[in-house]
Amino acid sequence: MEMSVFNPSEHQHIRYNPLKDEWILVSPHRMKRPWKGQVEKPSEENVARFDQSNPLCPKATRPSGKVNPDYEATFVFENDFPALLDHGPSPDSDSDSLFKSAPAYGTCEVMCFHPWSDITLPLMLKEEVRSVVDKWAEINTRLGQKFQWVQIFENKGAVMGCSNPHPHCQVWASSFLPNDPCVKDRCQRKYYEQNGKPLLLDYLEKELLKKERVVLENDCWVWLVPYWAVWPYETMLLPRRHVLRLQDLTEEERDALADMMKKLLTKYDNMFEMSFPYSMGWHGAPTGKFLEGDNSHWQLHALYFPPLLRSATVKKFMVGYEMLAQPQRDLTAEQAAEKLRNLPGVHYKQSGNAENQKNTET
Ligand code: H2U
Repeated sequence: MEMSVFNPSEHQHIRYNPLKDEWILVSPHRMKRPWKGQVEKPSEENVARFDQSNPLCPKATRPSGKVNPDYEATFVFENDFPALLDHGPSPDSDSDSLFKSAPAYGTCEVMCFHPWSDITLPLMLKEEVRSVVDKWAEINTRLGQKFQWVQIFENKGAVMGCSNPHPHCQVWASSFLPNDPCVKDRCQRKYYEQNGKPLLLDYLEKELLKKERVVLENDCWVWLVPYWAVWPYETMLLPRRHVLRLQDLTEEERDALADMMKKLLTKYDNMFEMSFPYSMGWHGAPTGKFLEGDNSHWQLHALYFPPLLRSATVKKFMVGYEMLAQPQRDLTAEQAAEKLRNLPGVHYKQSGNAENQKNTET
């Protein structure tokens, strides 16, 4: 048998995610396999800027009978079909450890980023993205007074289950810490106790020295592909400073975040010259009763999970082995970072002709 030196971009290995205490199988040799699948681009969706039958548009009447205001920037409303209600009877406590349940209360909100349905974050003005950042911080403060966890997330694109093309995100706030934040709280606390520094700040420091997985940097933020990324082009956005929650970001950090978001989402869209689908969300120190405690082990970060792999139509499936054993990826985190770094910084819709720029006219 031929013996060769281990090369992470050629040879199979498993990588550890210290934030979630789990392993990921990396199989880069599979990138060499022939591909006979679809490669064509889907046709661009033709979305009307204002459509009174779209429940997220200004002045539209939602199926619930509520009428949206003629909003000009962001617009937040209570979800008409919430997964969590803030009232209702609780389950009886059962002493049987095999049949455990517990009370779950909460609230769900929807936030429209912009009055236009035919615009997306990378094509919005920097000031408009900044007002989204401010609104996120405001929501985290408001709902965080009552709830232990405020999950802000955006599903973008039908492939990610997004039900409406209008630019928007959701907020689910709960009386309990959901699984992922709970594991991350435990892992970051343990690391802090052992090392005296937040895990993600140590990690960032090391990534900035290695540079292999860093995609973009500005004065306040670093955008990188985590060493332990699962999705092909999964990325993480980290503040350089130790920041617990969105509301702790300074004016300068908020402006720099808006700028960074526009740049990173432009690169994502340029990957396959389409509006790149993803699920993204924020993780920061828990709220509610946790506001009283010491959360120094936490570091705020955003996560982007795009499902696409080889083209605008070929997605990575998290099925068989991933469902039954553990996540697996072919493309390495370093290869993904390099691909993202090399993508143009100007949005494909803004580098072409006037027809292509129709979404960005103000
Ligand atoms: P998604 O695109 O990620 O599905 O988010 C849209 C949310 O908006 C969804 O949770 C809510 C849906 O319940 N919604 C309303 O609350 N009222 C409406 O009239 C339409 C959609």
